Amino acid sequence: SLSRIKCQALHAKVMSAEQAAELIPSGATVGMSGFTGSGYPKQIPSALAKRIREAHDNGKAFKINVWTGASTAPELDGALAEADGINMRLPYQSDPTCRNKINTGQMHYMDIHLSHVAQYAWFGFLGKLNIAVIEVAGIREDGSLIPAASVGNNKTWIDQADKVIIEVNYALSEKLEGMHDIYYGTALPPHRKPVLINEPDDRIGSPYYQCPQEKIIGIVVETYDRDRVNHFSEPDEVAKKIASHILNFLKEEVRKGILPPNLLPLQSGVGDVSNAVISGLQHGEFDNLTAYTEVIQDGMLGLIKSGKLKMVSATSLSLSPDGVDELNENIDFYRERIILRTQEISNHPEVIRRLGTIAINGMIECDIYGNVNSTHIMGSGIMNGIGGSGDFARNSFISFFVRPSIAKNGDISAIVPMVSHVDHTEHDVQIIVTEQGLADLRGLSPRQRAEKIIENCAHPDYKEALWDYFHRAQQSGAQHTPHILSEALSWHDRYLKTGTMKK
Ligand code: 0RQ
Repeated sequence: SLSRIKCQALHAKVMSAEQAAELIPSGATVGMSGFTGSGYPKQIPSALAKRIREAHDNGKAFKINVWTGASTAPELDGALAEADGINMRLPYQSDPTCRNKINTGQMHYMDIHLSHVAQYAWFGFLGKLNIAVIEVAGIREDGSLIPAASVGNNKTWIDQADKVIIEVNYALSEKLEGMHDIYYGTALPPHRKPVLINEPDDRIGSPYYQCPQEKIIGIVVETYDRDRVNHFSEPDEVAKKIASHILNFLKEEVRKGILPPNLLPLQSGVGDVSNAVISGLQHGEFDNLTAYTEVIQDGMLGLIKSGKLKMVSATSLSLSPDGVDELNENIDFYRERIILRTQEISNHPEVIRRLGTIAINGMIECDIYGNVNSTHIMGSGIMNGIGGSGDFARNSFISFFVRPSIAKNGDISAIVPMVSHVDHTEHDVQIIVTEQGLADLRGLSPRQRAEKIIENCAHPDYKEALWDYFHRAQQSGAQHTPHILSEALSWHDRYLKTGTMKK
């Protein structure tokens, strides 16, 4: 059906996913929609993967470069990686097949701050974008496009690409229309203007993407596929403990007058711990909350419904099937309380700093001096990517990094002498939280930070070894940040050789 393509002139461009995939040549750089498993094209990437496999079977090289908003789904990253169809991928992925291809050197991956992606494209740092492939909820009479469940970099991809292919997804509620705020004030230095968001609910753009009709080379319709299933699990005991440390800390900051009684706009990363904090807020004492974040998970919907959260600004809805049903059934209610923006605005350092967000992000490990690794396993294997954690960690009012104190059944300590990879340096890290407790590092020197982190956050199985390292490092003649270089990464080395960090 063409019911969602209200612009008659565009009907002639409707085609099958296979025909659309034919329009993407080997070597092309393709900007696809998609952010945390939502709003990605669902049919064209698989059709393209099939085409790539056929080319490979005939002995022909065929790879493309894939740029997105953030992570997508098996139908996009999984299918293209499986077909060995990706040369360069940026800026964030979480797909197991993709991860494997990256870590075995079969695919390049450039992991950058999510707020940087659009501007790097505009600056010309990344090379030419040839084709945009964008999922939308519909096309209006004037040819403007109604965004889907995520915005990400779509506006930039549509502007920057020579050609645009659209996937119209009929599974999306048509009533998403009006929820989005697409900022068209982008200018390049030295002509940039302030981004005029003074409150999380300020609107500064248009609800639609603008795209010259002559740029559109194909439209694929009747995609009834839903977004990737984003599992929502009830928080476990460890996540609940971490959440309660954070909630108690926030209460105390309010009591001291450092935070207002309704806190400041919340940012929360994806995952169980973030969800546990959000659920904790539902039963807590804070009212009139707001959020300025990247991703809206089920927990946020619940918080809006309970009346505790007045509104949330983000770039993506990443919901479970139940969450999608809840949203669609009460879409008029949620549309008044949710704004989806382009990711350079949802993650804009200027706005984050002005609003003074409270950031909560996951980590893989941190060291005794407060350097945080969010991306690499044992110093070399990529997990996902830095995502927006750096945008928020450096610029927020208060920023937390969270994770359980151990991993892999206790064979790994998340608190180590020296991190095996650094994403957030000691200068950007304020508060570390594990189920053991919380270390508030604000105003502390490296040696003071080490004492707090080891005492409050380390697991009992590793505490003594960390104290031992720290004491010996201080006696070894080391200086401002005491380390024994020959030993600093020995915990990781031991894990790789013996399967445990324990001696
Ligand atoms: O691996 O599944 O093979 O066992 O790493 O760990 O504990 O499930 O953690 O899902 O909360 O993710 C940092 C990756 C945490 C995430 C990270 C192993 C562990 C497991 C995952 P297995 P968990 P989570 C907004 C903000 C960066 C982006 C970001 C992330 C796997 O939070 O990607 O913050 N953050 N974005 O076993 C070795 C350790 C380990 C370890 C865990 N110390 N050593 N392996 N693992 N700790 C969203 C966006 O930006 C889009």
